[in-house]
Amino acid sequence: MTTGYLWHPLYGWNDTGSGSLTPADPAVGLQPVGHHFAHPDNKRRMHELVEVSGLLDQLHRVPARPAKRAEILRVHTEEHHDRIVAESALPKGGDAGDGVSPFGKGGYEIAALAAGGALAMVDAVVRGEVDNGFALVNPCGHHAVPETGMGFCVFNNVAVAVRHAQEVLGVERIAVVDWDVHHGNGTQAVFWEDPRVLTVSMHQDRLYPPRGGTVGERGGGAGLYTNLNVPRPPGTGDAGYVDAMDAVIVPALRAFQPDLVVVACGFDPSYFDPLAHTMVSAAGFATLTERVMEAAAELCDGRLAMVQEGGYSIHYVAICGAITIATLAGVEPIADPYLALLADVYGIHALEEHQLASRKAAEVLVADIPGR
Ligand code: 3YP
Ligand code: ZN
Repeated sequence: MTTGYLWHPLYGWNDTGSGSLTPADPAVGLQPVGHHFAHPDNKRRMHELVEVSGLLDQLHRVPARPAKRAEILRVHTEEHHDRIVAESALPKGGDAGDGVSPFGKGGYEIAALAAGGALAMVDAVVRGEVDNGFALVNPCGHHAVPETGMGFCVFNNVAVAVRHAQEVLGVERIAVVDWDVHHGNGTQAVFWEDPRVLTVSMHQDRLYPPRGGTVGERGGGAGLYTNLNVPRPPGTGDAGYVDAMDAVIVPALRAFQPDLVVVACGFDPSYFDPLAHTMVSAAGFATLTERVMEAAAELCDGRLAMVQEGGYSIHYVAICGAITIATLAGVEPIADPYLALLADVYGIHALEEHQLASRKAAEVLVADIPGR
């Protein structure tokens, strides 16, 4: 098996400033902390672990390239694209659109490289240059809607990659499985009326954006029933995430019959994440990866591209990522150094009644998903 892997040093240069979430401001008591939540070290450390652990030697390096203006405009408005270009040229950079998503001078080039990285990995998988692959891109993309960035996302990397697969590579049916702990509202919006793209988002219920991502959002127009949200209560853990994968997401993929599966892979469902409360361990991510690989093998010759989204634990993102990528490549992963610490923690390993109830609310919707 050949597994593609993509990283570029410029992803580690995305300057998110010295505030923790909003800019440091003495007037409101926001001290500079040196690290914004989305500081790129979370991802840079993951790349370093992939390299130092020797995993990199077992992967096929796919080069990143910037997405072109026209490729970004398949998803985004000219106004949004050109505003990012303009702010990127300012001496201190700008913001993706909501005031909590800063980027430094040259941030456009990095964001375009993130969209292009996702595109390059999907391209390599579809052309058969690799069997599957992981694009460790930064900044993330799944909150970005056509007219603006938000939630640390500038351009919707996965959406740009999916549009490329449709329009350049002729891929007919594409499923996006988003297991970032936040709702993939941007990806949902881009493909809302597209019957050829199934968007599935599993996330902590009403975390961010706080009022969306409910089971009632199911797509519209010709795309009715090709959007599926699987909101999970806080503290869902490995058992609850894997249960929903088996009972809802894999059946949804079987119903839709995609030619390609793209995973929007956040590691912010992790036990140690400072922005969420979902308690998934590295072993949980490995199991989720296995399940999606099995579904892709059954449905579309294993064609699976994983694209990095969020993940904010400086302690755990690298470990979860290295274990996920090893699983994708079918090689022995590194041991999770936190395994013993998490072994008996309540909430991670056993399914709870209230988690089952929320899963069933999504499960009944799978029957409506249209197939070929
Ligand atoms: C954006 C502002 C507060 C929460 C944050 C979420 C970013 C993210 O990881 N999205 O997937
Ligand atoms: Zn997230």
